[in-house]
Amino acid sequence: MPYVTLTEETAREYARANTSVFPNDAALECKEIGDGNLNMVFRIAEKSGTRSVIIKQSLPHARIDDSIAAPLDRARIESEMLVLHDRHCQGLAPKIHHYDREMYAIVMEDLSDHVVLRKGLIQGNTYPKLAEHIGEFIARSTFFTTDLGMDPEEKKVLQKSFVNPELCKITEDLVLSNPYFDAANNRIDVEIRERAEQNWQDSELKLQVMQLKEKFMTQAQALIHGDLHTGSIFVTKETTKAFDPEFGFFGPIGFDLGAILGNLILNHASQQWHMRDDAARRAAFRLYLLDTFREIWNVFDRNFRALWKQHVTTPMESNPLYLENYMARLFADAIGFAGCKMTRRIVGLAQVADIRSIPDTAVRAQAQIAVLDTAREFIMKRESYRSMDEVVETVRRYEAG
Ligand code: SR1
Ligand code: MG
Repeated sequence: MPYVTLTEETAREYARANTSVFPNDAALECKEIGDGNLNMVFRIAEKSGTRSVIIKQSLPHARIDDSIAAPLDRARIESEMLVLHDRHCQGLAPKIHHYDREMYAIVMEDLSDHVVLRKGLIQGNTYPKLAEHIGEFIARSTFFTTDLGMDPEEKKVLQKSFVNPELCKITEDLVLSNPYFDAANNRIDVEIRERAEQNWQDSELKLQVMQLKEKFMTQAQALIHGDLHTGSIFVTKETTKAFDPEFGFFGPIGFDLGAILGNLILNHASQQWHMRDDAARRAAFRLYLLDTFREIWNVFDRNFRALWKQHVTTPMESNPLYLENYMARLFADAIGFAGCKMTRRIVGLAQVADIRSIPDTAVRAQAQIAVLDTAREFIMKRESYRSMDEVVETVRRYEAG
């Protein structure tokens, strides 16, 4: 079937004809449920019955802005990433049923019994397994695609399948460039204009961001998810699934860590509004977020080191000093990229509901400025922090009541 954009009508018939999930005569209903910036997402379910499936289809451009190039092939990248995630991180990513290379459509497991983490956190829910699962997911998905966890020659061949220039360009522009100058697609609330423009004049900050951008563009350290924010993670109290890896490419591991860490801090700032009526509950929830922030790093660090000790035996690489140096660099990268991810969601294109849903402009501005100040310190001090406690101390210092 040549490429055509699906509608609710055609997606329903597509699911009937192209999957073996439903009996032929099943009465099906279909709803477009995509709330992301790029794709169409359809949920097809039996009207009476429990069977259901998700179809995710690429559009030939970004859904949020059709002037932004986002080629159809991202669906192939996503489907191949999901296969690898299922292999290396069992149970921590959605299962795919089928990839249609002509329709650029992925048919996958329906996770409607889960909630998108961003939504759950805005509502003030806690997820006790999140740190354990995401720390393990990042450690395993990246380690097995580094030069330490796979054969370096095979890695170079694998890299060819995950060259993702247009989606990398979106990140290079929206995360690592545009927030630091007067770019046309920035979105800056009038109340924080002065603070946002301070960053544009801040040559020291821009130098550090430029070093992170260079790393993003040049360090093919491992196959990374590329967009692991709280909108790319489904959760229940018991389970965690990292989805939407269409930005996947061989890049710096710290970028995935920074995405989730930075988005936890965005939520932390936003609770000034969402939990405005209960200071004690807000304080407790913020402690949960900061514990999760710390624990994601700790679990990642523990798992990555264990994999290293189990698999790295070559003479140069198995030097224990190299392991320590490697982990210290990942830590600094994670904090630096977290700062970049936080800043872009305050002043750039594609902001986050945590902050955007705050209707009170004064409270929103306070939260936004706390994020920008924290982010700046993350980026500037990333190589001098000695522990996660010191990083958390920065968050607490800028925390508004
Ligand atoms: C034009 S795409 C905007 C953003 O949506 C995705 O989730 C990525 O974060 C991207 O930067
Ligand atoms: Mg996405």
